[in-house]
Amino acid sequence: MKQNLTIALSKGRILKETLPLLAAAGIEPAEDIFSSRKLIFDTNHDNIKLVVIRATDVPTYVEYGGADMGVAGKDVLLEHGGEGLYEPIDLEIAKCKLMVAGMKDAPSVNGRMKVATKFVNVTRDYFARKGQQVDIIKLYGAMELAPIMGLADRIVDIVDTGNTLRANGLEPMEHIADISSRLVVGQASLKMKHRQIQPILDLLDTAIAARRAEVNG
Ligand code: PRT
Ligand code: MG
Repeated sequence: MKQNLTIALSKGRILKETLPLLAAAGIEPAEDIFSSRKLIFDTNHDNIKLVVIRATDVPTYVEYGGADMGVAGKDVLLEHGGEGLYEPIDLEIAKCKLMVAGMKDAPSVNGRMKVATKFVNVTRDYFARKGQQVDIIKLYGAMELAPIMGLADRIVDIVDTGNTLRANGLEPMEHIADISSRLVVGQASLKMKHRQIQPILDLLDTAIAARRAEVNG
């Protein structure tokens, strides 16, 4: 018997790169996700549904079994902590870096440094491991503004080309982690629905290996 399977996808920039990989694994939404306001989508499989949600909510849904598996950035997974999740596949999409940044040529800070970020847990862990005391200021967006306005000495944010930092007079200073999107599976779901999930993981592995071979010529 086929059990129902729900896959949680991050809306936003990851989604466009996720759909071709899902298609390669034989899973396609029954309608165009981008032109719909729905949150739940049927697929070409009777038993498989997609939910499209905020990136930061994906690990939460999968952890608590609201979805069986999902796709999320490693940044989001690091911040979440990964409880209850397996992370079997690096999808090698939406690559970027988590970095410490500050105003260009900013002097080093004496005493407690103020760091603005939406990645509060990652930031706390990173500076704790370096033995550096910092005050963390939680923001929900436009981190680059914080040093300009004197709110913080540094930010911790995602950097891809570095254009956003440069355009605001900032520069990358320390590398925290390389980021890409990962497939996550709920630990309970993997146990209960292993026969359903394993073939999807195998097809995704194959698709990613094929794409890598293509890129490397
Ligand atoms: O928008 P929302 O608040 O709902 O969530 P979100 O901003 O986290 O979602 P989204 O769709 O913007 O990003 C989802 C995921 O994409 C992130 O969790 C990362 O794993 C991945 N990703 C890859 C990126 C980038 N590249 C990226 N460049 N996420 C964000 N950016 C932003 C970054 O925050 C900064 O503002 O782009 C800017 C930096 O880019 P450069 O090229 O100027 O350096
Ligand atoms: Mg965004």
